[in-house]
Amino acid sequence: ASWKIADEQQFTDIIYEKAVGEGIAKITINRPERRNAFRPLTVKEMIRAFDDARDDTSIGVIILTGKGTQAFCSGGDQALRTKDGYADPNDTGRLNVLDLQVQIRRLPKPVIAMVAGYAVGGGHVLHMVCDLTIAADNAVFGQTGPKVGSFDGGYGSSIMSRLIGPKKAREMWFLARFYSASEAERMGLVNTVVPLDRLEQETVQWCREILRNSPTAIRILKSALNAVDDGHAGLQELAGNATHIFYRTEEGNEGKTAYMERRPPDFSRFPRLP
Ligand code: 2NE
Repeated sequence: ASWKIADEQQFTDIIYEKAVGEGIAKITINRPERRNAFRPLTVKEMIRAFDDARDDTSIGVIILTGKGTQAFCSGGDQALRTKDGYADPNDTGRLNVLDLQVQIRRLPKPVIAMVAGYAVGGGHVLHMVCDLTIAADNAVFGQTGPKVGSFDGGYGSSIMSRLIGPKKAREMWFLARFYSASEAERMGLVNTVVPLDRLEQETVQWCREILRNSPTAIRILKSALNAVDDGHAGLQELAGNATHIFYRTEEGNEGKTAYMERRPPDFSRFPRLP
């Protein structure tokens, strides 16, 4: 793919690119000297880039990755950890990565984590909330929370349990061990493992295969696959897709037109399908 920087917003902590003529956006956490740990600003920038990719109707798939080959993301920047979360200088601490997790989960386009090196702590949770994970053979996965006095009892626990099963999820959280890419593949944590030098090529290939398929089918399937686990919010997302489609039908339009024309709606011509 031929990438073009989409940096009208002048990001500092991420690189935001789009593949020319391909329908793929790529968001790269750009703090390699910290193993791509995120600070609140990093997360704010990711949220803005994901928003842009969502709104851009030419984009069908989004890749999330980390700069360099040593880390996808090492979680929250511990140097900026405060009593109330993580704080940029002169700012109130927060856990805004939780907002980002929800955003990825509800975004109606597939998000693919492209993982080289460490995906640990909050960085591990980020790859788990993505729809697919393509790992390089040097990838390392794990939770560190219990070692550094933290935990993610939200998606970080519930999705993990769904992905690898309740026993393995307890092992991963309670022992806080690291797992190799091939172990992660066996556990069902990742979709495939490829040699490091083929990581992007393989990820782009997966994107292209998705992009050949119906965008509406993909959109609804994503919300359907999340619906049960996401409860009311999951149902809202799935049902929102139904409304979205209904608005494009004659039947849906008759209601609006009648209202605008100050007349009673006439739904009699629409069949009551079995
Ligand atoms: C990632 C890992 C295993 C890499 O080890 P290694 O040996 O390859 O690198 P090294 O030397 O540890 O790290 C390189 C530099 O990056 C910094 C290090 O301090 C070091 O800095 P210098 O000594 O060169 O100055 N660095 C790496 N990760 C960092 C981090 N997360 N925050 C700040 N600086 C970091 C190894 O570095 C590691 O274990 N990192 C810590 C992983 C971790 O515990 N993350 C936080 C989990 S909690 C969390 O993310 C969270 C949550 O639980 C709930 C809500 C939100 C977030």
